[in-house]
Amino acid sequence: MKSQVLKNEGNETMKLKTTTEVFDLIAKEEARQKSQLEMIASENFVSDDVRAAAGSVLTNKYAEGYPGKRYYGGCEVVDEVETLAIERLKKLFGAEAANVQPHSGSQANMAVYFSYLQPGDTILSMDLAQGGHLTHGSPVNFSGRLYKVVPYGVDKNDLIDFNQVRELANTHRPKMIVCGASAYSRKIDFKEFQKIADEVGARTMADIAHPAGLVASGLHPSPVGVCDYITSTTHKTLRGPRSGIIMMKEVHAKEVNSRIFPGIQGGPLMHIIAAKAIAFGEALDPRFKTYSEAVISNMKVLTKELIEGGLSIVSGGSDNHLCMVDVRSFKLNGSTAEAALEKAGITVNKNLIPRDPESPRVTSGVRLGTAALTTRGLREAEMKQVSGWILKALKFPQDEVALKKIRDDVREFCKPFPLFQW
Ligand code: DSN
Repeated sequence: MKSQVLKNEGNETMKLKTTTEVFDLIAKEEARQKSQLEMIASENFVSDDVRAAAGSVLTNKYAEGYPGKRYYGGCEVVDEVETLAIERLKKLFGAEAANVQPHSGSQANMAVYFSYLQPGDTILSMDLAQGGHLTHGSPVNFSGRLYKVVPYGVDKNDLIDFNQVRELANTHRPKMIVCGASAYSRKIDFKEFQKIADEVGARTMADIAHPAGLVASGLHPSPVGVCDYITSTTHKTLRGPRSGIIMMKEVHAKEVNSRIFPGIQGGPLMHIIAAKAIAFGEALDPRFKTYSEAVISNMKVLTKELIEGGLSIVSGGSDNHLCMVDVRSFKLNGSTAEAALEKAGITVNKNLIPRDPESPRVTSGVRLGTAALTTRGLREAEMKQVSGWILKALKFPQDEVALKKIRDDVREFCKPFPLFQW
Protein backbone atom coordinates (compact mmCIF):
# COMPACT_ATOMS: atom_id res chain seq x y z
CA MET A 1 0.00 0.00 0.00
CA LYS A 2 2.82 2.32 1.00
CA SER A 3 4.68 1.72 -2.24
CA GLN A 4 1.48 2.32 -4.17
CA VAL A 5 0.99 5.72 -2.49
CA LEU A 6 4.61 6.74 -3.02
CA LYS A 7 4.53 5.53 -6.61
CA ASN A 8 1.53 7.70 -7.30
CA GLU A 9 3.46 10.62 -5.88
CA GLY A 10 6.16 9.94 -8.42
CA ASN A 11 8.79 8.33 -6.19
CA GLU A 12 10.85 6.38 -8.71
CA THR A 13 12.75 4.43 -6.05
CA MET A 14 9.63 2.68 -4.86
CA LYS A 15 8.71 1.25 -8.25
CA LEU A 16 7.97 -2.44 -8.17
CA LYS A 17 10.47 -4.59 -10.02
CA THR A 18 7.64 -5.90 -12.19
CA THR A 19 6.82 -2.29 -13.10
CA THR A 20 10.41 -1.39 -13.93
CA GLU A 21 10.62 -4.38 -16.23
CA VAL A 22 7.75 -3.01 -18.29
CA PHE A 23 9.07 0.56 -18.32
CA ASP A 24 12.43 -0.76 -19.49
CA LEU A 25 10.67 -2.38 -22.44
CA ILE A 26 8.76 0.83 -23.18
CA ALA A 27 12.07 2.72 -23.19
CA LYS A 28 13.49 0.11 -25.58
CA GLU A 29 10.52 0.52 -27.91
CA GLU A 30 10.88 4.31 -27.79
CA ALA A 31 14.54 3.95 -28.76
CA ARG A 32 13.52 1.65 -31.63
CA GLN A 33 10.94 4.11 -32.90
CA LYS A 34 13.41 6.98 -32.72
CA SER A 35 16.27 5.20 -34.46
CA GLN A 36 14.34 3.62 -37.35
CA LEU A 37 12.41 4.89 -40.33
CA GLU A 38 8.76 4.05 -39.69
CA MET A 39 7.09 3.43 -43.02
CA ILE A 40 4.17 1.17 -42.09
CA ALA A 41 1.32 3.01 -43.80
CA SER A 42 -1.10 2.54 -40.92
CA GLU A 43 1.20 3.94 -38.24
CA ASN A 44 1.97 7.46 -37.06
CA PHE A 45 3.38 9.33 -34.06
CA VAL A 46 1.10 11.26 -31.73
CA SER A 47 1.78 14.53 -29.94
CA ASP A 48 2.87 14.60 -26.30
CA ASP A 49 -0.57 16.01 -25.46
CA VAL A 50 -2.36 13.03 -27.01
CA ARG A 51 -0.03 10.70 -25.11
CA ALA A 52 -0.56 12.56 -21.83
CA ALA A 53 -4.35 12.31 -22.14
CA ALA A 54 -4.08 8.59 -22.99
CA GLY A 55 -2.06 8.08 -19.79
CA SER A 56 -4.25 10.29 -17.60
CA VAL A 57 -6.48 9.64 -14.56
CA LEU A 58 -9.43 9.26 -16.91
CA THR A 59 -8.39 5.61 -17.17
CA ASN A 60 -9.80 5.25 -13.63
CA LYS A 61 -13.37 6.12 -14.61
CA TYR A 62 -16.28 3.93 -15.59
CA ALA A 63 -18.86 5.68 -17.74
CA GLU A 64 -21.14 3.12 -19.40
CA GLY A 65 -23.80 4.96 -21.35
CA TYR A 66 -23.57 8.27 -23.16
CA PRO A 67 -23.17 11.89 -21.96
CA GLY A 68 -26.08 12.79 -19.67
CA LYS A 69 -27.31 9.16 -19.65
CA ARG A 70 -24.73 7.14 -17.70
CA TYR A 71 -25.05 4.06 -15.54
CA TYR A 72 -22.45 5.37 -13.05
CA GLY A 73 -22.15 8.38 -10.77
CA GLY A 74 -19.33 10.91 -10.96
CA CYS A 75 -19.53 11.25 -14.73
CA GLU A 76 -19.98 15.02 -14.92
CA VAL A 77 -16.39 15.65 -16.08
CA VAL A 78 -16.14 12.75 -18.50
CA ASP A 79 -19.48 13.82 -19.95
CA GLU A 80 -17.83 17.10 -20.90
CA VAL A 81 -14.83 15.27 -22.34
CA GLU A 82 -16.95 13.00 -24.52
CA THR A 83 -19.18 15.87 -25.66
CA LEU A 84 -16.08 17.84 -26.67
CA ALA A 85 -14.76 14.88 -28.64
CA ILE A 86 -18.11 14.39 -30.42
CA GLU A 87 -18.50 18.08 -31.28
CA ARG A 88 -14.93 18.39 -32.56
CA LEU A 89 -15.27 15.26 -34.68
CA LYS A 90 -18.53 16.49 -36.21
CA LYS A 91 -16.93 19.86 -36.96
CA LEU A 92 -13.79 18.30 -38.43
CA PHE A 93 -15.70 16.23 -40.99
CA GLY A 94 -18.97 18.15 -41.17
CA ALA A 95 -20.85 15.10 -39.88
CA GLU A 96 -24.45 15.07 -38.70
CA ALA A 97 -23.85 12.56 -35.90
CA ALA A 98 -20.84 10.86 -34.36
CA ASN A 99 -19.90 8.15 -31.88
CA VAL A 100 -16.43 8.35 -30.32
CA GLN A 101 -16.69 5.22 -28.16
CA PRO A 102 -15.50 2.41 -30.49
CA HIS A 103 -12.31 0.92 -29.09
CA SER A 104 -11.07 0.20 -32.60
CA GLY A 105 -11.94 0.39 -36.28
CA SER A 106 -12.98 -3.24 -36.14
CA GLN A 107 -15.57 -2.52 -33.45
CA ALA A 108 -16.78 0.54 -35.34
CA ASN A 109 -17.40 -1.66 -38.39
CA MET A 110 -19.01 -4.36 -36.28
CA ALA A 111 -21.45 -1.88 -34.72
CA VAL A 112 -22.50 -0.55 -38.12
CA TYR A 113 -23.05 -4.04 -39.51
CA PHE A 114 -25.01 -5.10 -36.40
CA SER A 115 -27.16 -1.97 -36.60
CA TYR A 116 -28.53 -2.86 -40.01
CA LEU A 117 -27.64 -6.38 -41.14
CA GLN A 118 -28.89 -9.79 -40.09
CA PRO A 119 -26.67 -12.89 -40.24
CA GLY A 120 -26.80 -14.25 -43.77
CA ASP A 121 -27.36 -10.85 -45.39
CA THR A 122 -25.23 -9.96 -48.40
CA ILE A 123 -22.50 -7.32 -48.38
CA LEU A 124 -20.44 -6.16 -51.34
CA SER A 125 -16.92 -5.20 -50.32
CA MET A 126 -13.36 -4.91 -51.56
CA ASP A 127 -11.43 -8.16 -51.63
CA LEU A 128 -8.74 -8.29 -48.93
CA ALA A 129 -6.31 -9.64 -51.53
CA GLN A 130 -6.87 -6.56 -53.69
CA GLY A 131 -6.62 -3.93 -51.00
CA GLY A 132 -9.65 -4.41 -48.73
CA HIS A 133 -9.68 -5.05 -44.99
CA LEU A 134 -10.21 -8.09 -42.79
CA THR A 135 -13.43 -6.67 -41.35
CA HIS A 136 -14.87 -6.13 -44.82
CA GLY A 137 -15.78 -9.79 -45.13
CA SER A 138 -12.64 -11.91 -44.92
CA PRO A 139 -13.60 -15.55 -44.26
CA VAL A 140 -11.32 -15.60 -41.19
CA ASN A 141 -13.09 -12.56 -39.67
CA PHE A 142 -16.50 -12.29 -37.98
CA SER A 143 -17.69 -10.32 -41.01
CA GLY A 144 -16.97 -13.17 -43.39
CA ARG A 145 -18.50 -15.71 -41.04
CA LEU A 146 -21.74 -13.81 -40.44
CA TYR A 147 -22.53 -12.39 -43.85
CA LYS A 148 -22.63 -13.54 -47.43
CA VAL A 149 -19.73 -11.62 -48.91
CA VAL A 150 -19.46 -10.67 -52.56
CA PRO A 151 -15.98 -9.27 -53.22
CA TYR A 152 -15.09 -6.65 -55.81
CA GLY A 153 -11.61 -5.68 -56.89
CA VAL A 154 -9.49 -3.58 -59.19
CA ASP A 155 -9.25 -3.47 -62.97
CA LYS A 156 -6.21 -4.03 -65.17
CA ASN A 157 -4.94 -0.55 -64.26
CA ASP A 158 -5.26 -1.42 -60.57
CA LEU A 159 -8.09 1.07 -60.07
CA ILE A 160 -11.38 0.16 -58.35
CA ASP A 161 -13.44 -1.57 -61.02
CA PHE A 162 -16.77 0.28 -60.85
CA ASN A 163 -18.14 -1.72 -63.79
CA GLN A 164 -17.63 -4.84 -61.73
CA VAL A 165 -19.10 -3.20 -58.60
CA ARG A 166 -22.24 -2.23 -60.53
CA GLU A 167 -22.57 -5.64 -62.17
CA LEU A 168 -22.15 -7.49 -58.87
CA ALA A 169 -24.55 -5.13 -57.12
CA ASN A 170 -27.21 -5.78 -59.75
CA THR A 171 -26.69 -9.54 -59.63
CA HIS A 172 -26.47 -10.01 -55.85
CA ARG A 173 -28.60 -7.08 -54.58
CA PRO A 174 -26.47 -6.56 -51.43
CA LYS A 175 -27.99 -4.93 -48.38
CA MET A 176 -24.79 -2.99 -47.83
CA ILE A 177 -21.91 -1.83 -50.01
CA VAL A 178 -18.65 -1.34 -48.14
CA CYS A 179 -16.11 1.07 -49.58
CA GLY A 180 -12.68 1.83 -48.24
CA ALA A 181 -9.38 -0.02 -48.28
CA SER A 182 -6.17 -0.72 -46.42
CA ALA A 183 -3.88 -1.07 -49.38
CA TYR A 184 -5.14 1.22 -52.14
CA SER A 185 -3.08 4.21 -53.22
CA ARG A 186 -5.66 6.13 -55.24
CA LYS A 187 -8.57 8.38 -54.35
CA ILE A 188 -11.86 6.61 -53.64
CA ASP A 189 -14.95 7.90 -55.42
CA PHE A 190 -17.56 7.60 -52.66
CA LYS A 191 -20.22 9.30 -54.78
CA GLU A 192 -19.98 6.55 -57.39
CA PHE A 193 -20.37 3.89 -54.70
CA GLN A 194 -23.43 5.69 -53.35
CA LYS A 195 -24.88 5.98 -56.85
CA ILE A 196 -24.59 2.22 -57.33
CA ALA A 197 -26.04 1.60 -53.85
CA ASP A 198 -29.02 3.82 -54.70
CA GLU A 199 -29.59 1.87 -57.91
CA VAL A 200 -29.97 -1.40 -55.97
CA GLY A 201 -31.46 -0.07 -52.72
CA ALA A 202 -28.37 -0.76 -50.56
CA ARG A 203 -26.86 1.28 -47.77
CA THR A 204 -23.20 2.28 -47.85
CA MET A 205 -20.48 2.13 -45.25
CA ALA A 206 -17.25 4.02 -46.01
CA ASP A 207 -14.30 2.87 -43.92
CA ILE A 208 -11.84 5.77 -44.15
CA ALA A 209 -9.33 4.43 -41.61
CA HIS A 210 -6.42 5.03 -43.97
CA PRO A 211 -7.12 8.42 -45.57
CA ALA A 212 -9.08 9.97 -42.63
CA GLY A 213 -6.50 12.71 -42.02
CA LEU A 214 -6.41 13.54 -45.73
CA VAL A 215 -10.22 13.62 -45.84
CA ALA A 216 -10.30 15.94 -42.80
CA SER A 217 -7.80 18.19 -44.59
CA GLY A 218 -9.90 18.32 -47.75
CA LEU A 219 -7.22 16.52 -49.78
CA HIS A 220 -9.25 13.37 -50.44
CA PRO A 221 -12.95 13.13 -51.36
CA SER A 222 -15.15 12.93 -48.28
CA PRO A 223 -17.90 10.33 -47.84
CA VAL A 224 -19.58 12.55 -45.24
CA GLY A 225 -22.97 13.63 -46.52
CA VAL A 226 -22.67 10.99 -49.22
CA CYS A 227 -22.52 7.57 -47.54
CA ASP A 228 -24.85 6.32 -44.82
CA TYR A 229 -22.15 5.34 -42.35
CA ILE A 230 -18.51 6.38 -42.06
CA THR A 231 -16.11 4.46 -39.85
CA SER A 232 -12.46 5.03 -39.15
CA THR A 233 -9.56 4.35 -36.90
CA THR A 234 -8.03 7.45 -35.34
CA HIS A 235 -4.32 6.56 -35.33
CA LYS A 236 -3.31 6.48 -38.98
CA THR A 237 -3.25 9.69 -41.05
CA LEU A 238 -5.58 11.28 -38.47
CA ARG A 239 -2.70 11.07 -35.96
CA GLY A 240 -4.68 10.36 -32.80
CA PRO A 241 -4.61 7.56 -30.23
CA ARG A 242 -5.16 3.93 -31.26
CA SER A 243 -8.95 3.79 -31.46
CA GLY A 244 -12.08 4.03 -33.61
CA ILE A 245 -14.96 6.35 -34.51
CA ILE A 246 -18.27 6.27 -36.37
CA MET A 247 -19.97 9.14 -38.20
CA MET A 248 -23.39 8.79 -39.71
CA LYS A 249 -26.55 10.40 -40.89
CA GLU A 250 -28.63 11.49 -37.89
CA VAL A 251 -31.36 9.06 -38.85
CA HIS A 252 -29.00 6.09 -38.20
CA ALA A 253 -27.49 7.39 -34.95
CA LYS A 254 -29.85 5.80 -32.40
CA GLU A 255 -29.47 2.33 -33.88
CA VAL A 256 -25.66 2.56 -34.23
CA ASN A 257 -25.13 4.05 -30.77
CA SER A 258 -27.08 1.25 -29.16
CA ARG A 259 -24.98 -1.31 -31.02
CA ILE A 260 -21.73 0.15 -29.65
CA PHE A 261 -23.16 0.33 -26.12
CA PRO A 262 -24.67 -1.90 -24.81
CA GLY A 263 -24.48 -3.99 -28.01
CA ILE A 264 -20.80 -4.87 -28.24
CA GLN A 265 -18.91 -2.74 -25.71
CA GLY A 266 -19.20 -1.94 -22.01
CA GLY A 267 -17.41 1.01 -20.48
CA PRO A 268 -15.87 3.48 -22.91
CA LEU A 269 -12.14 4.21 -22.57
CA MET A 270 -12.47 7.78 -21.33
CA HIS A 271 -8.70 8.42 -21.37
CA ILE A 272 -8.62 7.45 -25.04
CA ILE A 273 -11.72 9.53 -25.79
CA ALA A 274 -9.91 12.51 -24.20
CA ALA A 275 -6.88 11.76 -26.38
CA LYS A 276 -9.19 11.65 -29.41
CA ALA A 277 -10.65 15.04 -28.43
CA ILE A 278 -7.11 16.45 -28.41
CA ALA A 279 -6.24 14.85 -31.73
CA PHE A 280 -9.43 16.22 -33.35
CA GLY A 281 -8.51 19.66 -31.98
CA GLU A 282 -5.06 19.30 -33.53
CA ALA A 283 -6.60 18.24 -36.84
CA LEU A 284 -8.78 21.37 -36.78
CA ASP A 285 -5.63 23.49 -36.48
CA PRO A 286 -4.58 24.93 -39.89
CA ARG A 287 -1.13 23.34 -39.46
CA PHE A 288 -2.71 19.91 -39.84
CA LYS A 289 -3.60 20.64 -43.45
CA THR A 290 0.01 21.65 -44.09
CA TYR A 291 1.06 18.34 -42.54
CA SER A 292 -1.38 16.37 -44.74
CA GLU A 293 -0.14 18.16 -47.84
CA ALA A 294 3.40 17.17 -46.93
CA VAL A 295 2.32 13.53 -46.41
CA ILE A 296 1.10 13.47 -50.02
CA SER A 297 4.03 15.38 -51.51
CA ASN A 298 6.47 13.13 -49.65
CA MET A 299 4.71 10.12 -51.15
CA LYS A 300 4.96 11.66 -54.63
CA VAL A 301 8.74 12.04 -54.17
CA LEU A 302 9.06 8.50 -52.84
CA THR A 303 7.14 6.88 -55.71
CA LYS A 304 8.99 8.92 -58.33
CA GLU A 305 12.38 7.95 -56.91
CA LEU A 306 11.47 4.27 -56.54
CA ILE A 307 10.13 4.08 -60.09
CA GLU A 308 13.25 5.78 -61.43
CA GLY A 309 15.27 3.26 -59.43
CA GLY A 310 13.56 0.37 -61.25
CA LEU A 311 10.80 -0.66 -58.85
CA SER A 312 7.29 -1.21 -60.04
CA ILE A 313 4.49 0.58 -58.15
CA VAL A 314 0.94 -0.78 -58.24
CA SER A 315 -1.29 1.55 -60.33
CA GLY A 316 1.84 3.46 -61.32
CA GLY A 317 1.87 5.83 -58.34
CA SER A 318 -0.11 7.25 -55.46
CA ASP A 319 -2.55 10.05 -54.63
CA ASN A 320 -2.46 9.50 -50.89
CA HIS A 321 -0.16 8.51 -48.03
CA LEU A 322 0.72 5.01 -49.22
CA CYS A 323 2.08 3.09 -52.15
CA MET A 324 2.16 -0.57 -52.97
CA VAL A 325 5.53 -1.73 -54.30
CA ASP A 326 5.69 -4.80 -56.52
CA VAL A 327 9.09 -6.17 -55.51
CA ARG A 328 9.13 -8.87 -58.17
CA SER A 329 10.88 -6.36 -60.39
CA PHE A 330 13.89 -6.88 -58.05
CA LYS A 331 13.36 -10.67 -58.02
CA LEU A 332 12.15 -10.56 -54.41
CA ASN A 333 8.98 -11.44 -52.59
CA GLY A 334 7.28 -9.27 -49.96
CA SER A 335 8.62 -11.31 -47.07
CA THR A 336 12.27 -11.13 -48.13
CA ALA A 337 11.91 -7.43 -48.99
CA GLU A 338 10.38 -6.66 -45.57
CA ALA A 339 13.22 -8.56 -43.84
CA ALA A 340 15.94 -6.76 -45.82
CA LEU A 341 14.42 -3.36 -45.09
CA GLU A 342 14.09 -4.22 -41.41
CA LYS A 343 17.79 -5.04 -41.28
CA ALA A 344 18.42 -1.65 -42.88
CA GLY A 345 16.40 0.11 -40.16
CA ILE A 346 13.35 0.73 -42.35
CA THR A 347 10.09 -0.69 -40.99
CA VAL A 348 7.45 -1.73 -43.55
CA ASN A 349 4.97 -4.56 -44.02
CA LYS A 350 4.73 -7.17 -46.71
CA ASN A 351 1.39 -6.98 -48.47
CA LEU A 352 -0.58 -8.81 -51.13
CA ILE A 353 -0.86 -6.87 -54.35
CA PRO A 354 -3.58 -7.31 -57.01
CA ARG A 355 -3.44 -10.73 -58.70
CA ASP A 356 -0.70 -11.81 -56.32
CA PRO A 357 0.35 -15.43 -56.93
CA GLU A 358 1.92 -15.68 -53.46
CA SER A 359 0.27 -16.49 -50.14
CA PRO A 360 -0.46 -13.72 -47.57
CA ARG A 361 2.54 -14.90 -45.57
CA VAL A 362 4.88 -14.40 -48.53
CA THR A 363 3.27 -11.87 -50.90
CA SER A 364 4.81 -10.06 -53.87
CA GLY A 365 4.61 -6.58 -52.43
CA VAL A 366 5.46 -4.23 -49.63
CA ARG A 367 3.28 -1.34 -48.52
CA LEU A 368 5.04 1.95 -47.77
CA GLY A 369 3.58 5.01 -46.07
CA THR A 370 4.74 8.54 -45.38
CA ALA A 371 2.40 9.63 -42.56
CA ALA A 372 4.82 8.83 -39.72
CA LEU A 373 8.00 10.15 -41.35
CA THR A 374 6.21 13.38 -42.24
CA THR A 375 5.20 13.81 -38.59
CA ARG A 376 8.89 13.57 -37.68
CA GLY A 377 9.59 16.46 -40.04
CA LEU A 378 11.04 14.71 -43.10
CA ARG A 379 10.42 16.55 -46.35
CA GLU A 380 11.42 16.24 -50.03
CA ALA A 381 15.23 16.13 -49.64
CA GLU A 382 15.02 13.57 -46.85
CA MET A 383 12.55 11.45 -48.81
CA LYS A 384 15.07 11.24 -51.66
CA GLN A 385 17.64 9.97 -49.18
CA VAL A 386 15.17 7.44 -47.77
CA SER A 387 14.28 6.24 -51.29
CA GLY A 388 17.96 5.70 -52.00
CA TRP A 389 18.32 3.50 -48.93
CA ILE A 390 15.20 1.49 -49.85
CA LEU A 391 16.52 0.86 -53.36
CA LYS A 392 19.95 -0.12 -52.08
CA ALA A 393 18.55 -2.50 -49.44
CA LEU A 394 16.29 -4.18 -51.99
CA LYS A 395 19.10 -4.47 -54.54
CA PHE A 396 21.40 -6.18 -52.05
CA PRO A 397 19.05 -8.01 -49.66
CA GLN A 398 21.65 -10.67 -48.82
CA ASP A 399 24.51 -8.26 -48.20
CA GLU A 400 24.55 -8.09 -44.40
CA VAL A 401 27.41 -5.59 -44.37
CA ALA A 402 25.62 -3.19 -46.71
CA LEU A 403 22.37 -3.52 -44.75
CA LYS A 404 24.15 -2.83 -41.47
CA LYS A 405 25.84 0.22 -42.98
CA ILE A 406 22.42 1.58 -44.03
CA ARG A 407 21.05 0.84 -40.56
CA ASP A 408 23.91 2.78 -38.95
CA ASP A 409 23.39 5.67 -41.37
CA VAL A 410 19.65 5.64 -40.70
CA ARG A 411 20.27 5.78 -36.94
CA GLU A 412 22.47 8.87 -37.34
CA PHE A 413 20.06 10.45 -39.82
CA CYS A 414 17.12 10.03 -37.43
CA LYS A 415 18.78 11.78 -34.48
CA PRO A 416 17.72 15.38 -35.25
CA PHE A 417 14.10 14.37 -35.91
CA PRO A 418 11.84 14.08 -32.83
CA LEU A 419 8.98 11.58 -33.12
CA PHE A 420 6.46 14.42 -33.33
CA GLN A 421 6.81 17.99 -34.49
CA TRP A 422 4.37 20.39 -36.10
N1 DSN B 1 -4.18 -3.34 -39.92
C1 DSN B 1 -4.42 -2.03 -40.46
C2 DSN B 1 -3.48 -1.69 -41.55
O1 DSN B 1 -2.31 -1.94 -41.37
O2 DSN B 1 -3.89 -1.17 -42.57
C3 DSN B 1 -5.79 -1.87 -40.84
O3 DSN B 1 -6.60 -2.09 -39.74
